[in-house]
Amino acid sequence: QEYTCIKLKVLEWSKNAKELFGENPEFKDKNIYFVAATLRPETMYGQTNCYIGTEIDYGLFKINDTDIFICTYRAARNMAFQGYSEDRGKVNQLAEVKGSVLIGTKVNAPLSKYEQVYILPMENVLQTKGTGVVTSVPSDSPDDYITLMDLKKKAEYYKIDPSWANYEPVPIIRTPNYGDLSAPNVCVQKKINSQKDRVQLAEAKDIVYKEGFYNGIMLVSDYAGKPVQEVKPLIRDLLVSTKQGFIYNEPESLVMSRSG
Ligand code: ZZB
Repeated sequence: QEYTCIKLKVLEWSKNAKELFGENPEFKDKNIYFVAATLRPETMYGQTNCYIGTEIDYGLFKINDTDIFICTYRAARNMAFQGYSEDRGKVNQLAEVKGSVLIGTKVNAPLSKYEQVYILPMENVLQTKGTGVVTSVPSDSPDDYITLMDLKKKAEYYKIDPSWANYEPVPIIRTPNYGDLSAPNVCVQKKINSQKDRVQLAEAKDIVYKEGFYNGIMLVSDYAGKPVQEVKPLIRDLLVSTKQGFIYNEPESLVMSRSG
């Protein structure tokens, strides 16, 4: 599986992360990025936040003299074999931390309409897939949309500041059957109530994915008016050439044996 990894730069640590890392000289003056794996680079204009699992262990990995990546150890190890480490195949883990500590960290999401977005909790993040970090596009991903609605409705329950979820989905892709906000529209149509409605969410994801890919037209960016199918590789290349992202391959056998 070939993913595009998106680098979301840390602008300000959460309170708990600041206590852990704030004074650490190893992190001083470094560019620290949450690294999210996506199959939909063309949707990055609509990012409103980024999701992690509160119970998942994340590492901070030294990639070179300037950059540190946050993702699962498994992903960092794969990256090390794909050229993203100081020594090929060698992982340099500087720290390990539970996802819950990172919630509320403020980041910059490349291409997003919003300059600053937050790291928020999602129950359905899989440790064994991608990087364990999922960037959120509620306009075009039913899981992202319904989770954002959960967080808005029950901020206290999810232990977040309501302002961190105070973002609206951005219309970025027009579709003939589900309009300009296909994920919210399909969620309403299917009466999906929360991120716990896993079966309906999987169906909604399938519908929205196919509709966006085969029938979607971009509403934003230099590519506005062009079909999603045509611009997807161009936006992927743009992210890579500007170093806001990179290509990451997930070894197939591992995906199947761990999550299949
Ligand atoms: C941004 C995005 C925008 C995504 C969208 C989807 C959609 P698939 O097809 O099942 O492989 N993802 C990545 N890693 C994880 C993880 N560890 N746990 C849970 N979800 C994860 O799905 C690939 C997508 O699943 C990725 O692409 C990512 O979300 C999420 F508008 O990134 B996507 C209709 C889907 N739309």
